[in-house]
This record gives sequence, structure tokens and C-alpha cells, in this order.
Amino acid sequence: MRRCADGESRFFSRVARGVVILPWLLLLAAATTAVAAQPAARPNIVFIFSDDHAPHAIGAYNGWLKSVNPTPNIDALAASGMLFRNSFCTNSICGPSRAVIQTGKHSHKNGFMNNGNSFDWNQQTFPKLLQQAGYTTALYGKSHLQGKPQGYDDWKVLPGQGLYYNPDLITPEGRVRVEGHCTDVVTDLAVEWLREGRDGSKPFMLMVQHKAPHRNWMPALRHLSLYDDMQMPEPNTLFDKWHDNAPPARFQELEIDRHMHLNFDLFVDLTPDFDADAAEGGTDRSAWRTMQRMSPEQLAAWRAFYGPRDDAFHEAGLTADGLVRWKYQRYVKNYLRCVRGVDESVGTLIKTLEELGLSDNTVVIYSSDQGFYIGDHGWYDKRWMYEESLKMPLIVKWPGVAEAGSVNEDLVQNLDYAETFLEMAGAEIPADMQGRSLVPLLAGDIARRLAGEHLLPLLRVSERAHGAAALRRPQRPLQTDPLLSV
Ligand SMILES: [Ca+2]
Repeated sequence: MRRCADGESRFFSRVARGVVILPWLLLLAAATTAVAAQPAARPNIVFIFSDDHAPHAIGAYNGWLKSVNPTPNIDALAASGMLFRNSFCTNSICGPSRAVIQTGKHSHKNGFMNNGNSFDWNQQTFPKLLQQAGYTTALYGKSHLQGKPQGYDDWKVLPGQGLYYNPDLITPEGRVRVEGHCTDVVTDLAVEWLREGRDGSKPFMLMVQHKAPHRNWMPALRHLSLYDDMQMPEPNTLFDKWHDNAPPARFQELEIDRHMHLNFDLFVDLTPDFDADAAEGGTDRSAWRTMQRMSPEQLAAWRAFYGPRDDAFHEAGLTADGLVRWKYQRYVKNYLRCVRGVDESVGTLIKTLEELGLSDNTVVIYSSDQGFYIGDHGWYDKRWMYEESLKMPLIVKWPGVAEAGSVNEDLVQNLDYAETFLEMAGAEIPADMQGRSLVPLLAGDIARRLAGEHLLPLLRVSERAHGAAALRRPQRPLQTDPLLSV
């Protein structure tokens, strides 16, 4: 109870700080509002985090894909909480985004600047601080930080990117293989922990981190036919020639036209015994490796769907723009089929919280490690520094605090998440963390604006990965901007 009281006190002080210059009458009114917004107890936190899910592939963000209703459960979450319209990542690739969230520090400070680095789990992380504050914690799904996670009472993580079907999981007891689609496997682990695994005497923080919709986009079998009978809308820039972009835009390797691989990215004729040597080097073969993991029944269902459609593709003999349009259709449908699995996971987790009587005092957050090009500029991937890939979805349901259906336009970052979780829990925010808690924004404290408070460091990554070049000069060593020595 003492911790609870401390947390409430700190929460009050942060809310009140923003209105201290107002006349007493207004201050009293604000304090009254803060009382009304006071959480009943330290809240539980459920952080649902996907991979490469662009905000414009979420209905609630009103993007050009809204018309296909891609995310009914995430949209419902937004309707019951606050949607952040200008949430950005500090470093638009998988591992670094997660390291920033763990530490509340920029990549050059937490030491994880690029995929392939090893995260130093001995450093300060927010889950460790939550444990010290009396929380029980768990992590399931994609970590992508290498090494055994620290700061969690239970964890089961995918090795590296993980596989879409029948994935291996690294656990405290060793490596196990679990049958099923990865999104469902991770959801089941989280639900099981919520129902039976956690210490019910403590508030909890649960991280549910999906592999989907990361390349190569392999949906669950039940979602294969989703969108099959319709033409998906195209982005206005599908045939962009980059005349109004800076020159580097013409030298990327992200194009649906020239770089998206018919076999390995779009599964055309792809089978477990596909002649991989026939494909060019550097091609991402995750889908092929996943196929080698699928059961005969799963493979049969997969080929039963794609086989006839591949035949029709060959018969059509498409070229030029027609071929780009076909590739885009298969890509965006598979991407959104993977998104649908994640959306269903959100629905399952919210329903589980309701059934356990935990909804009223549990913060539910939906986010993703960065955005993605879904045909925007004619591209896929996330390694070029434009808004579509830098933006992260961020939706927070916090009953009694965040106004239902509210929208925030402030500039926020994944750098702020750790600080936010700590303040939600009433824990101290270490001075060496570099972000700002979003709690005042969630509580509707409009006096505190974050815009302009953050540096957007220019981390120049020079590594080619998954066939998508990150920089034109791959021979250059990794550098950070001199301004980052702050
Ligand atoms: Ca990612």
C-alpha cells in the first residue's frame, strides 16, 4: 500500500506541475480533474508490440488502407483510449527500436545500434526497475536483442527473427519447439501466464511481442483467403519516380518492382525443396526456411491456396506496371493477413483481461517497432528515412486516465516508453534515461507539450541486410553523428 500511495502522489505532482502558473481557481479545478483521473491502484501494464506494422495499416489512423477494415480490434482499443498520431522511432530497425524501449536511451547510449549487435542485458532496463518496484513481469515472443532476457519473472523468446510456423522458442529451461502459427503461439503463452502463471499478489507488466507482420509475410492458414476476392487500394505513390525526393531515394534497394523476390517474398512456386541456388545472393530466405518447418498438412493447405493463383499468374504473362501491380496485391494482402492475426491477438488479450476482472486497472498499449512502406514510393521495408517507416503506431487504453477516443498530436518517441511505464507504476525515473514520460499527455495535461524537446539523432547505418541496402556506401564503417555525444 505504501508503494501505491507513493505512486499516486508522484502522479499527482506531475499532473499538477504543468498548471502551477495558473490562477488558484484554475489550479483547484485542475486538481479536481486530476483526482477524477486518479487510478485506483498501481495499474497492470500489457504491452502488445508487433513488428513492422505501419500506422497506415491500422483503421484508426485513417490511412489509405482503412477501407478494407484491417484492424477491428485495434480500432476498438483506440476508441477506448488515446491514439498518438505522431509517435516515431529513434532508429528504424527491429533490434535497436526494442533496445531503446528497454532502456529509455538512444542507441548510442544503450549500445545496440544495429541488428547483429548483442544487447548488454546487465545494464539498467525498465522491467528490472519495475521488478524492484514490486511488479511481476513477463516477456513472450520476439526479443531480437540476443542473449537471455533479464528483468522478467518469466520469458520465452524467439531466436532472432523466429519462424512463422512451428517456431522454436528460447526459454529459461532451454529451447523448445511449439506447433502452430507464431502469432497464435505467442498469444497463447501470454494468456496462459495471465490466467495461471503470474503472481496474483503483485501488479504485472506483460510484453507480448509478435513477429508478424515482419517479412516474409506468412499468414496463418485461416487467414489465407482473407481479401482474396478483392482488389486492394494502391498508394498514390506506387509508381513514384522520386523526382521530389532527395537523390538517395533513387538508389535504394527497396522496390517492389526491382527488388521484391517473386519466390522468396511472394511464395510463387516456393516449396521446401525449391532450388535456392537459382535465386540471387542476399535474398531473404525466411519464408523458405519456414516452409521447411511446416507440417505436411500445413504445406498441403498452403500450396492448395497459392498453387492455382501461381498458375494464373504464369498464364497472365505480366510485365512492367502490370507485374508491379500484381506483386503489390500479393504483398499487401499477405501483409494485412499477418496483421489480422495480430489484431485477433489484441482481441484475445482484451477479452482475457475482461474475463479475469482486470480490465479496469490494466493499461493496454498497442505499438510496433517502426512503420513500413506498404507500396508507398513503390517500396517495401523500412530502411529509408521517411515518415512511413519512422512512424510507430501508439495506442494506449488507460481506464480512468486516458480519455476514450482521444487523439494526441504531440511528437513522442519509443524513447519515452520506459519512462512512461515507470511513472505509471509509481517508480522513480532514473536521471540517465533520455525520454519523457507520456503520463501527463495521457492524463490530458495540455500544458506540457513535448514537441521540440527531443533530438532526432542521425544514426547512419551502413549495413546491407535482407537484400535491402541501408546506405549507398556499404563499405563505410558505422558512425554516429557528433551531436550524439550529449
Ligand atoms: Ca521491425
